[in-house]
Amino acid sequence: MSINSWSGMSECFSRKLRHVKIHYFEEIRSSVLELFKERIPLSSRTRVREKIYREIYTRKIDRSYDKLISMIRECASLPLSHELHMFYKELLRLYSLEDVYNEMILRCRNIISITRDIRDKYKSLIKNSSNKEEMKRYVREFIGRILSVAKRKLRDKDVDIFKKIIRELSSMPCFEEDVMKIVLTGMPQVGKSTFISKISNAQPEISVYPFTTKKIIAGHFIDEKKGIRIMLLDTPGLLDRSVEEMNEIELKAVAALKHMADVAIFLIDPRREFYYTIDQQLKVLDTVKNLLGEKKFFIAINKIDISSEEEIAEAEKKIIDLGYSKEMIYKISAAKNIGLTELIYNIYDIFLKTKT
Ligand SMILES: Nc1nc2c(ncn2[C@@H]2O[C@H](COP(=O)(O)OP(=O)(O)O)[C@@H](O)[C@H]2O)c(=O)[nH]1
Ligand SMILES: [Mg+2]
Repeated sequence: MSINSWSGMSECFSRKLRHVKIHYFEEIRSSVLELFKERIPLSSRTRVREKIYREIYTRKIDRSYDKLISMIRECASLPLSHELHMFYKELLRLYSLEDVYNEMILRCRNIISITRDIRDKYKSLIKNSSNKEEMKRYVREFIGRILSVAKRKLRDKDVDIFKKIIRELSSMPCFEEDVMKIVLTGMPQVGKSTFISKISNAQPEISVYPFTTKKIIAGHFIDEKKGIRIMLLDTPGLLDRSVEEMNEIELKAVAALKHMADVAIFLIDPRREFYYTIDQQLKVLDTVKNLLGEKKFFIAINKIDISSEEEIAEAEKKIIDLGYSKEMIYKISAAKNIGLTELIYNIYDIFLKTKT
């Protein structure tokens, strides 16, 4: 995998990451030493002992070096944070892991260049040596030196964090460049996952327990006749607190709103018996609005199948009182699939109009 193969942003960064293997130093050490012990089959037919030894030890150096590099090449070929799409970069920033991420990649690259120099130096020492014992000593010294470089640069606790970062980023959906992306947001339990499961191919977990959705889950709404393909993103629920106070799970939703969304739908549960009040939900709406900046968003009063007329009217009034227009508000039931496709088509039309 070369560095260049990452740069095409149309290719899915997170999917590619799933195949990236990061190794601990101990794994590298034992692989290199194991290979080092192996017998080297001779290719030349010379009978000059000195030449034979020189070939054996030179090849041992090359093989050990290649082995070590093969185990850090993937890490070294990862793009640095400034080459990433804003969505992934924002996640690293929100988790305060941008420096750790870059640092590890630079260290892997550094190991490659330092050990390459060491390899060249020891190959030339062997080339100029005519003594078997001396050559043998050089090879051992070489192995010791390249492993000590790797050991210094790949500390277990850094590798641990780096593995976690890679795992986290690889669990994110692909950023699809030319597809309209609608992010579903709102407090926990308002019906975001139900919504997406009804009208897309995504199957997020739905439950009566809050915080069921811990990841961003993508699904597609496809209308082949009209040639419409929309990406819907289910996100973890947000609580009414500032971004600074949010946990890692909520921050995924923040990154999606800031850098994935073309448009967002904010879901509200209008029932008085609901765990969160309308006022709390509208506070979260305010945070969401700030995160979206100039982007369009819509408000969907959900669960109309189990809410009373008064509850719906009361929620609507409170929303309008805050200055939101009536046109932004939709009344839906995710569970009963009422008003969902209409909402999506309306958003699509409005979005197209603003684009042209
Ligand atoms: N009756 C009814 N229940 C709903 C509706 N939408 C969601 N629910 C229920 O509300 C609960 C939370 O839904 P979920 O989709 O997991 O909410 P999320 O946390 O926002 O993703 C689940 O028990 C759903 O079955 C709806 O329109 N009507
Ligand atoms: Mg959910």
